[in-house]
Amino acid sequence: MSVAILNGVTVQAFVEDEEAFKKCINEYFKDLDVNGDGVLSRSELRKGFDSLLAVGNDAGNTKEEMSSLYDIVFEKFDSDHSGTVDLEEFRSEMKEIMLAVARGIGNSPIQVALGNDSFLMKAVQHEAS
Ligand SMILES: [Ca+2]
Ligand SMILES: [Ca+2]
Repeated sequence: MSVAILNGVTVQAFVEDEEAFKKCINEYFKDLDVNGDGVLSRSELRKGFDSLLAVGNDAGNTKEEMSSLYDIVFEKFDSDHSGTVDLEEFRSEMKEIMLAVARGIGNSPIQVALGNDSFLMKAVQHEAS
């Protein structure tokens, strides 16, 4: 974990840099697709999700709560309801999520602890490069 300072513009600029964003998404997708079949199953998405958004599991949520949360997340990603998430679905949903995060952060810089591979950390590195 590293502490970084970012604001909504940092995140938004990263998402809107099509090439950088695409590259990053492709890498994540490959990491998450453990069996390499080119799509994400429910459990693959779930396994990757904590590290992806650097969401800790220490908020006191029960297993059941987390489970239904992941179901909701999966349904949201799987926009054609095929039961798997392909790269295109993954990318467009991640874009939505990151833009929502950017709006949530707004223009005031916040200090956050980020996993070194987390998506927001990529945004910070993107801004610094
Ligand atoms: Ca897979
Ligand atoms: Ca699908």
